[in-house]
Amino acid sequence: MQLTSVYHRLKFLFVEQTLLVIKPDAVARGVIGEIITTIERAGLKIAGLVMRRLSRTEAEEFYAIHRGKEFFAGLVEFIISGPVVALLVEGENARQRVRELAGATDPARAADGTLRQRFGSSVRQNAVHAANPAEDVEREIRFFFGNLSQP
Ligand code: RTP
Ligand code: MG
Repeated sequence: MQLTSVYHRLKFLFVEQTLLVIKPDAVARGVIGEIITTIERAGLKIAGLVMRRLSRTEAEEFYAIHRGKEFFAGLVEFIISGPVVALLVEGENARQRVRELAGATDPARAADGTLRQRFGSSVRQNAVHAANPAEDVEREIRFFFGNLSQP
């Protein structure tokens, strides 16, 4: 196996990776490109990309941490209402930086220039999901990209 190939298989050990999901509202709005551009302009790299529509079972698994909350059912309905685009993002301090780029959960309270302020329309339809470093980021990455970092 070539050294570069070994590097690509192991780099997730050295380079911080995180997950950003472009939610169905933003996909429908036609801002996939603008969101990707924003991430790249911030100096972060897109290391993987997948577009798909989640089943209800998958959505409930992805959002398992919110099971039992009053917004859970509505969140699941929304996330399966159309295709999502999952981005594997990498770079220094990627987890915190992508959360900052996403902005506060409620677009009305999100700072100027953040993705949710620019493209979100309500607390539920808030354009993007950014993996939370306080939760299980690796699990979320595996959910969309399997065990190995891509490509
Ligand atoms: P995310 O996980 O999507 O990056 O968002 P977050 O950490 O800022 O927010 P979180 O508390 O984890 O909530 C997950 C998603 O659930 C929807 N939500 N709806 N009161 C509500 O109706 C409500 N609260 C949360 C949002 O779509 C939020 O992003
Ligand atoms: Mg969250």
